[in-house]
Amino acid sequence: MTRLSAITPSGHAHIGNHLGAISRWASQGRPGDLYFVSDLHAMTVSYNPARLRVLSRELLAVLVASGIAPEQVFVQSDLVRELGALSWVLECTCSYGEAARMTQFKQKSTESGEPMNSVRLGLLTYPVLMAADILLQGASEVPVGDDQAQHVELARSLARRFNSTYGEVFTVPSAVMPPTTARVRDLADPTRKMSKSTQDTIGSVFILDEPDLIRRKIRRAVTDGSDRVAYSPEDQPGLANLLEILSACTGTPPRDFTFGSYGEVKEAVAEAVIEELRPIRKGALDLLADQGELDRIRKAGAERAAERGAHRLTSALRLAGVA
Ligand code: AQP
Repeated sequence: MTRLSAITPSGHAHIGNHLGAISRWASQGRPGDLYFVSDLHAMTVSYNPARLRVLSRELLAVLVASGIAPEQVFVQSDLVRELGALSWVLECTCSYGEAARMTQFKQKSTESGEPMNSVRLGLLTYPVLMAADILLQGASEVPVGDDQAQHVELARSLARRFNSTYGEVFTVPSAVMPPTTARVRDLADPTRKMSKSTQDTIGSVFILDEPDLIRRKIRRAVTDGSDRVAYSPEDQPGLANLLEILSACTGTPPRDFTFGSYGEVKEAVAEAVIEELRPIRKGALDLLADQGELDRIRKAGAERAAERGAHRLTSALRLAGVA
């Protein structure tokens, strides 16, 4: 049973990615689970190529420094030839209507503010690429939130359709709900979730931020008008966000903290976050400084991932009549 998860280098990884996903992958994942840096997915919207290259490398270093075994990670674009070939086969298995009804496509194409004629075709076809990611690796389980469940459903349909039309090749994957963890909110605007791609970075604590910068960002976090220190997500979302971060770092339930002032809360949150991230930051920076080691990890990951999918790709192409 292989479980496949991805993280997109759309910006620097933040404490939300760490608490909500990466730390859980490292501590609760099973040896056969796979994790990849989905850099091809970052190309569906406007992006800077040089920055994407740096962010992909940085994210790979963060995953390994977080304790995920190097044998379980790879970078998606290292399989661009295999994925390109399989995506084409799957695009020819998928109808336009199926792709166009993906709610994330409708939402993202509208949010982009561009006229539909200018929206990248990749934004429409990216769920098919995601299906190729899943089917190439033979993943049986894909942990996704509600926003991605429809994409896994599409991967299931394409796998079934291909298997019944051309011959049995693909494992039919299932979406599994990841355990619920608190959504970390933007420190400057607690109505939004903390996000890699936010333009204004003052509300995001990045995993590789220096301790002093983390202190500054947390000191400037938006709290609420009242001077009451209580855990009340509805009335005091900014404070609740800080208490939830502290809770995730310390294991103490957010209602059990007894602080006298906002200043005390922020001090405690900053120190807990710095301690939580310290070993990961150090490990990632060491890896990024040692070009050779990170390159070796990346190359080995790419080879393993390509090998894992080679027989499926060959069979799919042969059954589709093109190899
Ligand atoms: N704020 C968050 N709090 C808790 N968990 C979070 N995740 C993302 N933001 C938070 C979890 O991190 C994993 C990374 O998935 P992704 O690369 O698909 O990113 P995303 O969910 O689209 O959100 P990001 O990281 O903020 O990126 P952008 O800016 O590109 O949207 C997932 O498991 C996600 O739940």
